[in-house]
Amino acid sequence: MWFRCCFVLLVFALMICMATVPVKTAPSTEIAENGAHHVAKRTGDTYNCKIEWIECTKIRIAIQIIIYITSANDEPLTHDLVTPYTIDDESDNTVLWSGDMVLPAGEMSASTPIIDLTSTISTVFGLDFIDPFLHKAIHEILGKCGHGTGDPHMMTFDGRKFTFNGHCSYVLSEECGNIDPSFQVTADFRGKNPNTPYEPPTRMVAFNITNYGKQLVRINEDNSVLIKGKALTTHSGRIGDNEGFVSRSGSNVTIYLTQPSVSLNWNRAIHGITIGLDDADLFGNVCGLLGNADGDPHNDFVMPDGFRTSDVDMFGNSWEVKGSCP
Ligand SMILES: [Ca+2]
Repeated sequence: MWFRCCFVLLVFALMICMATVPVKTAPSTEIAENGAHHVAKRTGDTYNCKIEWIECTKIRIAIQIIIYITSANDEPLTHDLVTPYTIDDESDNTVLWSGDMVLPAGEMSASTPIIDLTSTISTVFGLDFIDPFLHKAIHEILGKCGHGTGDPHMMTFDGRKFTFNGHCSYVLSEECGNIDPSFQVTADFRGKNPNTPYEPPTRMVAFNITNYGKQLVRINEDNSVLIKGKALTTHSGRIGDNEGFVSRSGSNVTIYLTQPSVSLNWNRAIHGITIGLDDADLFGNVCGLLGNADGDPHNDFVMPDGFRTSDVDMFGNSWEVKGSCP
């Protein structure tokens, strides 16, 4: 009798204990699965999410998250696709921003509003979201970004600022140490005064994006875009099967390369370009006017021969594309 009482009490205690243990819920997953329920059954659909660096300084970033569908049959979605996301500070796990990415029915791509965040020098931005097709939680470290605007004021990936008034074509960034690098972005610099295109002050006007020596995308001076030599006639287009994506909106051209993961945002209105390295393998392994992305701004002026200089013009001219000067 005594044993039976103890057993009943033990079971009762266990029931109370289980009832008070907080149940872990995953609301974000449920939202994503609900939103993706129908389209997830289509075959051949994949989903991509990219980060566009609008502005990047040591204490402030403005980014936009772009989502787009790469499906085998090019059919748009039949209903809205919603997936939640958060941006956090990896250094102390605080949530800095959260929202829903919405891809409307009938569209193949969409973007969030521009997200403007402040930070400290130690902040490490991270992005979490649910892949609505595979229902997998995805975590990305937001990469490093470098940019150039105006005539041209440059900032390397590590935050070093300088002004360089070249009038030829120059390597902004490329994978180091490879004759045919996995990616290379070059910019044509021309004079602000069209009558004197080779005199300062100059600014960037056109770009070539290549991988392994082959041209993927060309942005011309009139903002027309060529993808592998063919004119882009719509607001967006894919590069190859899965080599990247180009979208245009007003004076902006945005390009994403998948391998390696590099993003580029060109705003012709301000002659500003921002390049994002979204692949951590590139950190410390890139060269060009935007530096080496190893976290140290002091060692960014490395020339193609591996020597460092403190002379801005010597550094800039060393990255001239051979044969591009008049
Ligand atoms: Ca550096």
